[in-house]
Amino acid sequence: MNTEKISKKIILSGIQASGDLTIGHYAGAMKNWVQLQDDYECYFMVADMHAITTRQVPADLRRRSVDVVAMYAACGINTDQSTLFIQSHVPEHAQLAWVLNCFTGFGEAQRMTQFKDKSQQHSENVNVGLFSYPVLMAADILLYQADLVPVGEDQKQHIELTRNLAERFNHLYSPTFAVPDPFIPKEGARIMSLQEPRKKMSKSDPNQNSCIFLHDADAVIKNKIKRAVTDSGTDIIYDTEQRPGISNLMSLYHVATGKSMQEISDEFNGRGYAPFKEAVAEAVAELISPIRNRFEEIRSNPDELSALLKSGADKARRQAFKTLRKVYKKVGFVEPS
Ligand code: ATP
Ligand code: LTN
Repeated sequence: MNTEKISKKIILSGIQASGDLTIGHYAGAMKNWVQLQDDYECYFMVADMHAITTRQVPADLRRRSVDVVAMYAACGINTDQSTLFIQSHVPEHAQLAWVLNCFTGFGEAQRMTQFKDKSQQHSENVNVGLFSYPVLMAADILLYQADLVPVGEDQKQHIELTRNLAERFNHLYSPTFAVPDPFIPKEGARIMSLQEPRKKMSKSDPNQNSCIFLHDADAVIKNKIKRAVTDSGTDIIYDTEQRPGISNLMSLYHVATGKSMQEISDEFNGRGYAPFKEAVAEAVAELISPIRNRFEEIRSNPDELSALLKSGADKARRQAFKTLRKVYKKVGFVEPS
């Protein structure tokens, strides 16, 4: 009998603790994590170090970092199986990021569209951390030798940079890092603002009606969906160019029910917007209600959460240290005696 343990491929992903989580995060990230978690060895982190690239209120960041972990569990991440941790608990992230900074071209970092967008949004605080944000993200991924990184579509360019850095380092020295693939769902990868459907639904949007939060009460969810901006006409056909508003509602319905765009169109086209909005509101509330309840339950048990975070950080550090040690050796750092 072959008793050799077949090791699973590795996943790493994370979300910034810069605001409360929305259904966009669920669609672009957590939903897929839950689907993949049994087939991979998974590391899910809270990117608190990334969060301070924009100004944070310290008490809010502290609370939210734990909220995000509780939300991972509430969305169905199996905490006995996957490793959940907070990025700043594992100092190797900052250490590897420094080394990778020295292998990243200035022009390469300057081309990142998220950097361009965020430096416009936060023109009063365009800091060097924001510039090297994707390099820290590459460190997050490469430390764990991740094979797959499930993220929303907006992160594709960062994964591409991560792949380039891994290949560059492997080529300059010797194979050190796994070269990761992105995992981006085809439908629902980009949930748009309910008020401006050509813009991504973003937790930092000052208009609260544009976002459905994973802690929103049923009545709030239904109200926000009823008030969502739709397009002129009455067709319920998926077309993000011509009908961004209705296409976004179709994406939400897809996320909540699993139905394809074609099935949704067959079911609702020709019946007008009102019954469709009603159905979307019901389905989304039905999706979020159990998540919200589990979140409250998990959050009310702080001792269990901190034990989970401690064991998560311990496990993550063991893996991260192995990779960092190799990197330090290869670049020529003297091993401490
Ligand atoms: P911000 O909204 O504050 O600019 P963000 O929410 O986009 O930031 P993160 O919190 O780091 O940034 O996002 C975490 C993950 O959730 C990423 O994989 C991202 O692609 C995904 N995500 C976030 N918002 C959406 C959305 N509206 N649609 C699909 N995926 C999303
Ligand atoms: N930048 C990411 C969040 C993030 C991340 C990661 C995602 C930080 N580190 C590592 C995947 C893997 C974002 O989604 N905005």
